[in-house]
Amino acid sequence: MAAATKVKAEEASSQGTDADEVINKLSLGNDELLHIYQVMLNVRHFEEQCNRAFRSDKVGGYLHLYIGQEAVSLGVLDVCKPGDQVLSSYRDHAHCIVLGSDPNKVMAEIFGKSTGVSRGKGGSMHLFDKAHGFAGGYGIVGGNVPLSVGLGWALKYNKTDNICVCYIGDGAMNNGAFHESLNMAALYKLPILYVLENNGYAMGTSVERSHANIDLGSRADSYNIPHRKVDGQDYFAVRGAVEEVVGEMRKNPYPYFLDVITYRYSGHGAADGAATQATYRTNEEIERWKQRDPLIVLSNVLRGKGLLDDELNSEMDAKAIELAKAAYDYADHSPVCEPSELYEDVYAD
Ligand SMILES: Cc1ncc(C[n+]2csc(CCOP(=O)(O)OP(=O)(O)O)c2C)c(N)n1
Ligand SMILES: [Mg+2]
Repeated sequence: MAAATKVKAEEASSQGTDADEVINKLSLGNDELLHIYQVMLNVRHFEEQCNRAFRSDKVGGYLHLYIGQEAVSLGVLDVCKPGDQVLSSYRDHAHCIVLGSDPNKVMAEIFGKSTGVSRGKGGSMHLFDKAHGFAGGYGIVGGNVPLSVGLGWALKYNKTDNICVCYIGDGAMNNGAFHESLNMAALYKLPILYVLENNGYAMGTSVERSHANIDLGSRADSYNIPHRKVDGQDYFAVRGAVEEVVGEMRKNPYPYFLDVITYRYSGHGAADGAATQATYRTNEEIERWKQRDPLIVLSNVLRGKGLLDDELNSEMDAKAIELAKAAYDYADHSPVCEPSELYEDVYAD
């Protein structure tokens, strides 16, 4: 039964969407399409650079890589506008960068330097950038979900048409605070888009081993919150779904739940070693998902439209590598916090 459902989830993910329909509906121009691909490449290479930094002892503590899930951050956050508030978990680098944070400052935070987005006091799991609407990454699984209720409440109370986007992992759904929060979000009709990054595992524990009801989106029914399943490897599937629901949420505040089927190629954290050494999933499974790498899925659409060829692809790839290396150098040459800064940023002024 568990295996059968897993195949179903992968099938859902491989159906893809009609990219042209989304492109035409949103009138996405050629430059915009190439820009989306460039940002996705930037995020991928940023993460690979983080991994190298971690392995050469430049980064202390934890590091959770986002490689494989890029379309989930871009497909949702490209729909956000100024004033929207975004919450992530500890796997938060991509969300911060896609929202517009300076990659140099994000990398500096990961290195624990005072030039970082959280002034070196947060690290990889606690990026924060108020100016770009990033209300933080959170190390406690599900710890961001109650905060979404507060932010959603504030946005509605202040009569804005902004929304709160709250990213969660499948593991977070078994946390009690998740259920209390969704109940309140629906009861108070708050404009919160819950984005489940359903990558099939919480550390080494599969969804099948930890959820009594493995149709995770359907759990939103308990709180009368509408939901749908989306192919998280396909930028256009995610973007199309989000565009459809967010317009209504801005006019008539109410929560929505997206069950986004995706996959992480690396281990849970950088310290877990290479994905191929993991004992809880097979190399075949990882390879199968790599066939639907979000970069491949997106670049195939661009190639099909004649926008991308091998030469341009190499140029764009090189640009992303350069950006990631520049971020590394900036972080590496930045100073650590002075002891005198220790008591700053503890309380609000
Ligand atoms: C409340 C709490 N319990 C346990 C942990 C340890 N922990 C860290 S990550 C993780 C798995 C979470 O998985 P998921 O929500 O699916 O997110 P993913 O890593 O797949 O992005 C656990 C159990 C924690 N950080 N917080
Ligand atoms: Mg997970």
